[in-house]
Amino acid sequence: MQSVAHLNDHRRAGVTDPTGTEQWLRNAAAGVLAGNWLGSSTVPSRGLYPHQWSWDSAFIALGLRHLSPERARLELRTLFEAQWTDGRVPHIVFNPATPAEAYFPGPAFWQAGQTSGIVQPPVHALAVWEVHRANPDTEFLKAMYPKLAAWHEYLRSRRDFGGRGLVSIVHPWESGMDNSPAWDGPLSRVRPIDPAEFVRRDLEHGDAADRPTDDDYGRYVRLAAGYRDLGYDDSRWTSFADAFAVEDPGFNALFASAEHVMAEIATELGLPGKAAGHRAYAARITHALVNTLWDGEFFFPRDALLDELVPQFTCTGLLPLLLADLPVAEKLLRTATGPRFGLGVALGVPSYDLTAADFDAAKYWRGPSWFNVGWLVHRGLLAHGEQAHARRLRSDLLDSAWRNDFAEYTDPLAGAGHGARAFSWTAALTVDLLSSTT
Ligand code: 2M8
Repeated sequence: MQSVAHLNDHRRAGVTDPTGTEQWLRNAAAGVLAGNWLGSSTVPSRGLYPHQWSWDSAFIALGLRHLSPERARLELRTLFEAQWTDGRVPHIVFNPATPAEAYFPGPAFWQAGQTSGIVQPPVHALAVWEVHRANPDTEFLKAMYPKLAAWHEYLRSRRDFGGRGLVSIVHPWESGMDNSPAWDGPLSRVRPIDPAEFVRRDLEHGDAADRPTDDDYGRYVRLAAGYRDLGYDDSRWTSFADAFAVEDPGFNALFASAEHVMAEIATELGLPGKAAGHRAYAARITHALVNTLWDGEFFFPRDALLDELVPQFTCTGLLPLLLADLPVAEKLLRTATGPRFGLGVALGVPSYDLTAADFDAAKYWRGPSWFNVGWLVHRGLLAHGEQAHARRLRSDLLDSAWRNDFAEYTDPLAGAGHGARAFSWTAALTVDLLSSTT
């Protein structure tokens, strides 16, 4: 595997030719993905996350399509082989060859065979479609379409606890933005399990100051164990004493965007009736997002159990920018470019309000910039014709990948890397950005 240290040597040697530099970066990113490849899927990181993660795999496939469409298809097929009969796509597919003590909570905790029982944001339709567009394979598209449809149907039919046409997440891990300050309020009603009752494996790989606290973990474990003990039965969830149910704007924006993509897939497969249905679903989610989560300035999560908004400015509220037909895009862009997210000034897209008293530039989802969020916002900027901002963000992201050895997350003010290095989605989305121009 090519080390990114080579890139830094290259940089120190003063090589400025942009084409050559980008080729180096692409090779290094390909090296990271090769190093994290297990044979039929990719781990997010060899040490910290030694299994297959759901939304990571979608982002990874988006990069792999430029390197090896065959591997991109296999990545997605492997994930969907673990799809449950109720349609859910589990957030982790465990690698049986990985020692049990390598990650907590592992298969013994979840008691769901080789998977976890919760989900992650639905970025998969986008990945399937983009992989197909890069290297058309109608058999692949035909095989994936019903699986994607069942996944979306699970979300639509089992997770609309609020009855507003929006999906609720039942665990902060489902958002993909684990310890975001937006979950603090709803999580405060969940009684933490004593940290003496479980062993955190993440701290063996990361700096504790950059990771969630023991108190956070105690609550995560309580929620996951509670959901497991209900047999992962969503219809019983809201009666659980420690329940967590939140309508997350990012998750729902990705869902609406995925339904637009499903319309494209259905059209390609010659299913115009289905395509119209997907477009109607997308419109319904977008309408519900604006009607219930938009407060005039920003999209906030809604605590579905208390029926109230959680007024924290976190990056999840920027993801509705992905929707080209978003009626409030101009105002949302104003917030994005304002002091809270500093788009165009900060490095990447901060995960939390730069002006908040508890903003933390190094701590996981409580301030740092994440590459996948930057990539999604970049796409959103392009959807709204914001070429200059998109160009600047793209160049920030690539520079950060280069400087920080494809770090898991980075300081949006100083630019320093944090968390794991040689992180798969950072590498994959680097390849994607390098393959596209704004
Ligand atoms: C992080 O989440 C996992 C739990 O799912 C963890 O902290 O152990 C998040 O950043 C999530 O978005 C990501 O999918 C996962 C693997 O990269 O790590």
